[in-house]
Formats: sequence, C-alpha cells, structure tokens
Amino acid sequence: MTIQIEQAARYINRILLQTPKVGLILGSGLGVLAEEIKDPVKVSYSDIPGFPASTVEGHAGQLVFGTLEGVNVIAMQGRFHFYEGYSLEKVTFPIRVMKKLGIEALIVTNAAGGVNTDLDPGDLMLITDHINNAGGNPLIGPNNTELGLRFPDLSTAYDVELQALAKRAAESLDIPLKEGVYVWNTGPSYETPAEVKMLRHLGGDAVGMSTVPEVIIARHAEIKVLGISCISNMAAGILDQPLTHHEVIETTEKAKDSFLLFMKEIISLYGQR
Ligand code: R1P
Repeated sequence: MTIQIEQAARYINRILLQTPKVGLILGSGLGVLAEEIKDPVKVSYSDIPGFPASTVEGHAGQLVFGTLEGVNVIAMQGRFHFYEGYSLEKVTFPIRVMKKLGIEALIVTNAAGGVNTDLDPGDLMLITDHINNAGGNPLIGPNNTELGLRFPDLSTAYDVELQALAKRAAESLDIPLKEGVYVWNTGPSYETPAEVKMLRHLGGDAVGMSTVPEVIIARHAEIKVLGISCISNMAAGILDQPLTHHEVIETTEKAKDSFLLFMKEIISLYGQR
C-alpha cells in the first residue's frame, strides 16, 4: 500500500508546482467548485497509478490543482463509492495520496438526503458528527503504523476550529447554515421509509453513500476534516415522491451559487488564519 501511495504521489508531484494545503472532495453535482480554481492543472484519475475510475454521473474523474482565494488546493472532482465495487481501501486511496502530497486539511462535501424534517432540499449542512451505519471500516486489516494509529480517536472527527470557521463564513455571507449528523449507508439503493424513520431515531440528520470512509482515513492520517452536505432531496417516506439521482444533480445545480460562495469564503478564511 505505501508503495502504491508513493507511486501515485510521485506521478502527481512531477506535474505539480506547489504543495497543496487543502484537499477538497467534491460530491455528486458539486464538482463545479473545481471550475473556480485559478491556474488549474488537471490530472485524469485514469493517468494516476493506482487510482480507480469514476463511474457515477456528476463525478468528473479528475484531480484539479491550483489556487482558490490564494490558497493552494487540490480538488477531487468526483469521488469513489463502495457501491461502485471498489474495496474501502481503494475508495479512500486518494486521501492517503493527498496526505503524501502535503495537505493539512480536507474539506469533504456530499449530496445527502434530509432525514431531519427541519432540513429542506438546497440547504447546506455542516456535518458535526457521523454514524457509520454501513458497518464496514477502511482500516480493517493489518495496520500500517507509518500511516496512522491502530485505534484512531473519532471523538472530534470533524474539526471544531474548522466548524467555527465555516459558521463564520456562512454568517458573513448571510447563508443559513444547518448542522447535523451524517449517516453512511453503502447504497446504491436509496433507503426505505422504515429505514429513514430508524435513522431519525438513531440521531441521524442526513443520509448518503460516501464521506464516512474518507473521514476515517483522513483522521487516521491526522488530517483535519471539515464536512459539508448539500441536502439534495428529502430521504424516503418524507415526501410523497420517488427518489432519483437526477433530482440529486438538479438540486445541487440549484444550490450551486451559495455552495460556491460559501466554500470560497471558508477557504479564504482558512488562508487568513
Ligand atoms: C446518490 O444520488 C448519490 O449521491 C450521493 C450519494 O452518496 C450517492 O453516491 O453522492 P455523493 O455522496 O458522492 O455526493
């Protein structure tokens, strides 16, 4: 594994001119942020040794390097999901590569279904904690102590200072920012109404099919994490309508302007720290 990480990082480093500070994972329909990156250098996943391929609509499948608000960033324009058939180790491989490239913070974004009825489609939700409802863990297997601890602490998986910074960014832009707990299910089927009811009882506010494995690996690697969900629809059984990925992409498209402003403000504040 370490050899593969090094090979991928070496390949990317040959192209990069500077060390990225912040890593970005852009969820379904949220890849537009990568288009705002100044002086972009794009590398297709298919060219990077050891990288899987993106197979989901709304996930472009490339890394984009450059600056956002003067901060060196590396964005994953598209992520990998367990349901695509990749092992959790493969799904989270890019996080370990980004760590090797030098990132100190990771902003993880996703499109998620609203479980809490106080949420509305189009809302931006600060992830304060998560529930691993899928059962799998990307750290299962022998632990490589060069990469992190056998038993990483997740009591503050989502960095408190970064959360405060995101709240400041939302306040200064007058964007109503919701807060909540993200639940990870494997997918690819959406939840049933009974499951959504159960998740609400368990303390979940939004549900999706990503993010948690990435956050576990980032924390294992001691990367600070900020998580933002875009509520793309209400989860099953809340509204009297079926769920589609088309709707997910459509809502993220509508939320695009506030998402872009918000993310850029967060990065700008991060750069001023
Ligand atoms: C379902 O519509 C897809 O949207 C979300 C779900 O996890 C699933 O992949 O995508 P992201 O989590 O990648 O944003």
